Order: sequence, then structure tokens, then C-alpha cells
Amino acid sequence: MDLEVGSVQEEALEQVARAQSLPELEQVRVAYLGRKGKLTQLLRQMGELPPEERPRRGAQVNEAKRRVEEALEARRRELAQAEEERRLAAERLDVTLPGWRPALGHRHPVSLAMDEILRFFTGLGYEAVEGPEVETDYYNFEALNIPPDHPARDMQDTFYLQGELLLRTHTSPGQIHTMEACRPPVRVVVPGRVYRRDADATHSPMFHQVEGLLVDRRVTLGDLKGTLIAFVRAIFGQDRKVRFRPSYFPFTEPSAEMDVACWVCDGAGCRLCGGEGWIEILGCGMVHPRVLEMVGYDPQEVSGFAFGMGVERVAMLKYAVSDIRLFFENDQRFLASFPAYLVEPPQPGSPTLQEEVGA
Ligand code: 2NL
Repeated sequence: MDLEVGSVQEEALEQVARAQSLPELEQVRVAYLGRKGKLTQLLRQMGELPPEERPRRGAQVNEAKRRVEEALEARRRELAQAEEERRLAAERLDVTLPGWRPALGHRHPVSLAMDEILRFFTGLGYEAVEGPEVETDYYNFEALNIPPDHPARDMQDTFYLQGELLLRTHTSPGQIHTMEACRPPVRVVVPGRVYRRDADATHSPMFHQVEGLLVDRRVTLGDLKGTLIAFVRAIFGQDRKVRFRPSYFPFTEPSAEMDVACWVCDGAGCRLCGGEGWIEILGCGMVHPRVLEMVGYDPQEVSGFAFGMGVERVAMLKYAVSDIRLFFENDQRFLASFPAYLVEPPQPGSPTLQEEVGA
């Protein structure tokens, strides 16, 4: 082989071997095989040779071109494979790592208590109905036989809006709407937000109530007692002692307050019950005849009982929460401590109503 062709070929093969990337390799190809490349030039210069030397020289240059092309192709494959390996290494994923656990929400403790209360009564055949939170003086006070000078009507206790409007102080207006719309028998529970101008560890200006109402022919105080004893025991324990204390509400006569024996000290007196041995759960009574008359019912034909309770109070007692404001601060550490299993759906072996009352 001619010295010149041989050294250009050597040089080209050396540079191919030294190329560290595809662009570098392309530069080498252009330098030897491009239009102005060194091997291309050698072919062009053949015209300057004597005619008898041209075929030999032509064969040598073409052979050199073939080797360089072969080396380029081999190196190109090597570099491409190395690049692919680098890319795969950079994108490597450890599919055996544990995944992210999705953050699940929690039922709010007030919702847990509310659902448990409503489930008891809807299971007995009561219908859950809702009413507006903005009410008139008539539905919130007058229709409930609350006299014009009653302290609850005071500006200090009730949030008044413009004109006759106010924020309801209890959900009773919902029962009045129901009685105006339906003939007896009526069996409803009315859950919802209520508003009172009061704020400390056990009072919030907005809280939740469930009230209940049953009106039919011949409804007695015995019906009230049987229903509410079964309710309180379903919520606070089947073997709890309960008691009724006489009380007063303008919308019921007679009226009573219902207590359950403290489940911490069983009546001996402790911090939960404030040394009393008893914990107040709800207020109740036989619907006042004046209230029945005002919705157009005949008190000689029908009678009824009604009750009301604060849902936050039930939740505080059941879940041992000492400050009502915790329910409204939405601190996730507090809310997440109420797992869904605090409310258990009725089981196939759950006691019947008769068993609950002990009848
Ligand atoms: C309590 C006491 C009570 C009622 C609410 C009621 C409603 C109508 C007629 C008669 Cl439409 N009564 N509701 C009756 C007795 C007590 O609530 O301490 N609530 C937190």
C-alpha cells in the first residue's frame, strides 16, 4: 500500500477509536469521508497520477474507505449502546420501594355522634327532616309558646338579623314546619346547626342539635320514657342506669331532663360527672297543648312527646373531649384520633327494641 494512503487510514482509524461521543464521531467521518475529507481528496488527486498507476491506487483508497467506514459503524454502535446504558442507569427506578399511602380523610366526631343518634331514631321509623337556619320570630319563639318577655329572646342570647329574622336557637322550628305541613301521625328527628350568643369551654356560638317529635292519638309519657330509655342505652351502654328529673320548658308540659349514670365512676362521683354521679343527656316532655293548637292540631284528639339534645355535648361525653372548641379548630391531630369504627353498624345479633328497654 502507498505510504500516503496507509498513513491516512491509520490516522483515521486512530481517531475513530478515540471518539467519545456520536457528534465527535461524526466530525471524524466528515474529516475523512466528507466532501473535503482526506480520503475523498486522495481519490480526487488520482487524476495527477500516471494512468497505469490509477487502478491500483483507486483500489487502495477504496479499501481504506471501506475499513474506515466499517470502523465508524462499529464505533457508532459502541457509543450508542454506552449512551443507552447511561440513560437507563439515570432513569432507574426501584419498583420494590414502598408506595405513598394516600392520606385518607376522617369522619368528624360531631358527624359520628350525629349519625349514631339519627340511625337509632330512623331505625325506629322516624324520618329525618331539615329546616332553614334563618327563621322568623314566630317559628323560633311564638309557635313554641315562648312568651315575649322570655330571657331566651334577649339580644344577649339570640343573633337577630334584619326585620323579623334571626338565626334559629334550636331546631324546633323544623318540627313546627313539619306539623303545619302534615297531619298526625308525625314521627320526625330534626338535625342541624343552631346559634346562641355564648362561648366558653362547653358553649359554642354555633353548635348542632337533634330534636325529635312524635304526635299521634293516645301518645303518653310512658311512650316518651320507653323510647328515650332505649335511646340513651343504645348510645351510652345497655346496662346504664337512667333517671328522669322534672324540669321546665315553655313548649312541653310536663317537662323533664334525662340523666345517665356516670360510666366512669358508676354513680360514686368523679371528674367526668362533676361529682354528681349522673350526667345530663337531653331535655324532653309532652308537647304543650298550646303548641299543638297553633299548628292546627286538636289537643283533645292527639298528643305527643318531644326531646332535644346537643350533639357536641353527646360527642364530648362519649369521646371524653373536655373543650367544645376542639371540634371547630380542625386540628388534624385531633380529628384523626376518631377512627371510623367508633360507629358500629347494627349487627345481626344486636338487641331488639324490647330487649333494649328490658321488656
Ligand atoms: C334541650 C331541650 C327540648 C323540645 C326540645 C320541642 C319541639 C316542639 C314542641 C315541643 Cl315543636 N318541644 N322540643 C322539647 C323538650 C326539650 O330540648 O335541652 N335541648 C338541648
